[in-house]
Amino acid sequence: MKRRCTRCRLFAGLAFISVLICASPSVSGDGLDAMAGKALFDRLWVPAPASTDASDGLGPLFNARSCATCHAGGGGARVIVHADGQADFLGAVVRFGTSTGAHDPYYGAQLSTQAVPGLASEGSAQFLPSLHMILDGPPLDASIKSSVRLAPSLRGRAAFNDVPDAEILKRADPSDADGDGISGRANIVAGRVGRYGWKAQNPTLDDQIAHAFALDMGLSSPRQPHPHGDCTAAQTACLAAATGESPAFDGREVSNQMIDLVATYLASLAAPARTADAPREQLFAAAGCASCHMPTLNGKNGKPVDAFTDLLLHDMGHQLDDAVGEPGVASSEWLTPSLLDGRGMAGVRRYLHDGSAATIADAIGKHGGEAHASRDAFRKLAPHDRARLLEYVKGL
Ligand code: HEC
Ligand code: HEC
Ligand SMILES: [Ca+2]
Ligand SMILES: [Ca+2]
Repeated sequence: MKRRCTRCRLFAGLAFISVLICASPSVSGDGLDAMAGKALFDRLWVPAPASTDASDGLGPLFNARSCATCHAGGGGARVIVHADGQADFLGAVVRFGTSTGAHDPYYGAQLSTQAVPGLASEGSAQFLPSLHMILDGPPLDASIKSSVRLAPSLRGRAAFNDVPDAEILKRADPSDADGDGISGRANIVAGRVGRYGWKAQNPTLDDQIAHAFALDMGLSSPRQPHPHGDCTAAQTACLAAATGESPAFDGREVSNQMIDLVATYLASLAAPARTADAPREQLFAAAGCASCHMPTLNGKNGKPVDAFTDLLLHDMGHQLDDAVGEPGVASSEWLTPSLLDGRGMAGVRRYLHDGSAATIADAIGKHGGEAHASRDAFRKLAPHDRARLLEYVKGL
């Protein structure tokens, strides 16, 4: 009962949602929390100060007003083509960095394409056919390169939080001791195995959610205590803008409880249902795909979870090396993305971290480095087997 009251307080000021959440006798426990989490995920945040303390603090610089803008329905980045032929790439962002992960001294970690009223954004970006940026400020530092990153689908991803570090580490083979050409390395962040983000930067789901609130929306939380989000010291007008921090939310713009509710919502986005298909699964394994895109991992209490990733970093060769690294992660290294996607999402899907592949076959074609033997095995398949393999991946 006590939890329910705090939950209601969270939504004070958002009449519709508070009625919905606080007066649903038929839903209880995790179900209620997931509903509250979804409301937070879909919520359009507003700049501070606003009459609703519970949803202000957006920005000053940001990329979107809600999680759902980039992850519609809990899915990933999509290209939406409008009637006039203009295309929007929802869920794509531009990261700035050096090969060792230092950020731009002016623009920070990410091109912030929106700003609160009265403040200029950092510029705009067009992603297709290739990245074209217009910066509303000084040029990038000479050491800085740009890396396009797509929002992954969030379906089935929450379960990765409970995969024990040891389960991931037992497959790591950093020096390729077994000689199969695949090494696989864990990114250790603050003593834990990183598993969220294209560079495995975030070890837990809560860290990833707090990071998204901070970097993509300019919202602080106890894990990311920066109310000005991605403003740098050089962006003085940004640093002078109002923040929405409040004692009611752990002294931040987003409280730990709100992060937990969003995590509960993400846990409710189950992996798409899968029917066993032994011949296609064998094809997937025979082409070497399953060496990295491991179909299942042992999750909480050893319970198998659908994965299609090993949660390890792999060197993918020069075609996928965009010269932007993270501390401890080379620019050519990427975390194996889960292939679980969920069909039937609106818009057009693109593939790879930067969306440079229009089809699954294009994405496989760009697999180099540790994945080159698997790419070649795919190319050597008889045409009908190749088609069956592609269908299998598309159906995940
Ligand atoms: C501006 C677009 C954008 C917004 C808004 C956004 N995301 Fe994301 N999300 C991304 C991108 C891009 C990535 C990949 C980031 C990376 O690898 O560095 C990502 C990654 C993630 C991941 C990790 C998925 C994985 O399998 O590694 C989670 C979880 C996530 N976002 C949740 C959220 C939540 C919750 C919110 C709202 C608080 C949110 N995102 C808001 C674009 C966005
Ligand atoms: C050595 C490990 C490895 C092997 C083997 C491998 N992959 Fe990948 N795969 C990756 C990594 C890492 C990425 C992300 C690369 C990037 O985005 O730059 C990726 C990306 C993908 C993507 C795009 C996913 C997305 O969300 O955009 C698809 C589809 C894919 N792989 C399918 C396959 C198939 C099918 C095979 C077998 C023919 C295969 N992969 C073999 C590691 C591997
Ligand atoms: Ca920025
Ligand atoms: Ca803020």
